[in-house]
Amino acid sequence: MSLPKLTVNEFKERIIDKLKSDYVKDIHEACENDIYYIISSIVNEEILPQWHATQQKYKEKNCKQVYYLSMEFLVGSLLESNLLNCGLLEQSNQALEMLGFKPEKIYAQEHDAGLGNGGLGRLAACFLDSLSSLYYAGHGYGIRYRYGLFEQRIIHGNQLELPDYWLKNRYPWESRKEDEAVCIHFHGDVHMFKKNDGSLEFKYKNTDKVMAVPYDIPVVGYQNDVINTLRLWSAESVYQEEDLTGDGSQYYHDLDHQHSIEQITGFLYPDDSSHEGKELRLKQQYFLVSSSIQNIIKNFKRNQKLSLSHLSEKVVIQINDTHPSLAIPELMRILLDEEHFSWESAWEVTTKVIAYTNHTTLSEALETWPKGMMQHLLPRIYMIIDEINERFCKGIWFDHEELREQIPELAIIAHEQIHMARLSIVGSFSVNGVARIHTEILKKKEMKHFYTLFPDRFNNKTNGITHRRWLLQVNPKLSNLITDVIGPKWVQRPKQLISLLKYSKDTSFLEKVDQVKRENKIRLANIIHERTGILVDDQSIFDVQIKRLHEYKRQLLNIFHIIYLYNELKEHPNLDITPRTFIFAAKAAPSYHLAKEVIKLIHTVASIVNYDSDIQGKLKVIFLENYNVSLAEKIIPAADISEQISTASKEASGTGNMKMMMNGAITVGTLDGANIEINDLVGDQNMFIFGLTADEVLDYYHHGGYNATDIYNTDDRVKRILDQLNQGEFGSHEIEFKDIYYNILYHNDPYFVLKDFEPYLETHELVERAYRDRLTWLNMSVTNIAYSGKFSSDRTIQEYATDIWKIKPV
Ligand code: GL9
Repeated sequence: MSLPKLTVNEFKERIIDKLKSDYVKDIHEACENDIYYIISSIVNEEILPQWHATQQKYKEKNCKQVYYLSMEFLVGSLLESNLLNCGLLEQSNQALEMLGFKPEKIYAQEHDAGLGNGGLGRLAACFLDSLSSLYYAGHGYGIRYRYGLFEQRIIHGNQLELPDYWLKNRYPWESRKEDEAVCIHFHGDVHMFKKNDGSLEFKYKNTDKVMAVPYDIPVVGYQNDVINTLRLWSAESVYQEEDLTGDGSQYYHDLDHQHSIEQITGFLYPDDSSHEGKELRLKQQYFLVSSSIQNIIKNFKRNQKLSLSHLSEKVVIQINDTHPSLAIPELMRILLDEEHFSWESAWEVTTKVIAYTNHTTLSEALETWPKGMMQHLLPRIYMIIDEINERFCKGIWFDHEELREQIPELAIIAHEQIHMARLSIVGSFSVNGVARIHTEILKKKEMKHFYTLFPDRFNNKTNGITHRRWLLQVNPKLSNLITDVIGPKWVQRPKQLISLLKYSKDTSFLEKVDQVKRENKIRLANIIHERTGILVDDQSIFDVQIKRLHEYKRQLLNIFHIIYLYNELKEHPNLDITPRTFIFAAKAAPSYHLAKEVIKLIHTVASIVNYDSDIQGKLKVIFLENYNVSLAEKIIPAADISEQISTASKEASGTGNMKMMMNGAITVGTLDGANIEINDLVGDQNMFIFGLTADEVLDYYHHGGYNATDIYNTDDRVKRILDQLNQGEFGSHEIEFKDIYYNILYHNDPYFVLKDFEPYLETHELVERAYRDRLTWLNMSVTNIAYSGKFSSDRTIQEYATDIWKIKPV
């Protein structure tokens, strides 16, 4: 621990000095944005020597490196977490206060790096934090999209997408590394030669060349001097002198060309858990993979005396879903064509280096690419995939007669499509799901034949979240309270939060926990008021559902419950219920019509419920626009109830469930994803489980679904709500919400909203009763916090390190 610790006064003096030297201003002239950049540069000055030292250390020790390849890193903002991890947060906060600034205002100057869609991208960011904090040599490779996930505006209840130009102002955490740039080839012709020894040699001609330039971001470990690297690639055109000769028209052609190249890293595709076969997306994937693999091999050669056949002793590559699965044929290509390995030895190396994580079984999310598209864009890569497929299918035919019939379901190339999950399983040494139930579904259902072929490859790694950001940083009051009673060791060893159980019945502690929650709720109520103009009662139950908008996540079930409560209150205005504030935040994929209808419905219901004096303010419905990491950081500490109500079997894990649990919210949830593992720990008495199980859901699907109309016809509450939708009671014109109505009644409610409606209402009645018994509720809350240590990403990363990567802390 040699990070030089600045005192508060030194920190303050550094701010003042830097303002003078870099901005020629004194403190009274400085704006919040100036101060943001000043503090970032102070942090950078602390980081840079350690960053270099970390790299030197890895070289010296010649240790195995993990590379986490991901199309998404949902980093959020970094100033506050870097300060925290450097051990400078307290000093910064106090120095800022002394200088008359509000620290949170300064940290809020940073534009979120929204380089991800949701859970999968945020998981990657949490993993990097844990890798550094646990002294592992692990780095991220991703794409430096010029536009991150769109900014959401709501206009009259409709989602509008605006471009997120997050690089508009200088981003203080990145450094461009031009000398590490590599060249990527698309298109072109592949020429095959027979060499004297009879082996084949491949050469490419007329390819389109693109420069991949890396931008490095430091990943700061928690007060341990470890700084790993997140390397993000940016596409630039290759400047060629000869291109500039000829007439002037060439110049415009070149500009056009340059523009189309820069488009490769132009924006992040906004699809959550869905797949669109767009060529530009395939280009992005190959661009990430080729630049990263080239870089990994260059580093290996630079630092090792070993031949590349020993690659797996020093390198392991984890691919985050199938998005980077071209890493398999790309590594094969380099070994075959550039390093002149035989097919067999190249395959041996590749399948010892690559490990694959699956994040969903939703069929619409499983990536396939048209064979023709791959052939045209990446001809040599296509040839290699084709060969992998040939050999794999032959292997089944000859060695697994019992699976011959299944070959069409197993083949990597089938019906003119390339199946990337199949390629990933075949080309890697480890396949993992992200929660126990998800891995079981992979093994027993989705990938059962592959499981028969490769039983040892499959393993589970239940997701986690970094407790440093999601508790220590976002909820300092709760963190201090925890440390007051159990000491500070939980920060290094989050499982020690379990010691809180001793205090779960200690009234004076519970009252303090209650007080902290109240303060967090007041803070959120203020934010809600600032942003929406709506006053919410901070004594009400804060019932929170924040996540991407998707049918399977069932925001619709939540809003149906709200409509039901509203109808009840209209009929019985004096109904004795604890006031509730329902809080939503969610982005819908721009082309996802039904998801956008749900956003509109939430707003429409809000516009009725929030202003109806008959219900005496007992219900409030809040939709906070532009959900992102920074907004999550403000909502989560204030949640009383965490809605995790996906159709069982659909949510692979979820991670919002863990974040809210860690901040003392009680889960209302289905037995899906990691909810099940939360339930195993805290027990039924400390969470509210309802609804169909995954087996029941899968069984219904197997038999063609259930009959939604029966429920409509027999349950008056349901009938009333659906009729309200259909008859335009919640709309400015009749057509509105008919699609939701039809989807439920005529497409037979594919996500079981009506089927789970009654159990959901009953569960919420239990919630209501439980909330009234303050001490019991607080006891539940503390019990949840106590058990949440298991869901630190430190635990997850330790499991990856020991079971898959076979690496030790450096
Ligand atoms: C997801 C799953 O849907 C989540 O249940 C899971 O927690 C995360 C992380 O493993 O991965 N898979 C997936 O495609 N998304 C997930 O959130 N969606 C995106 O983030 C794009």
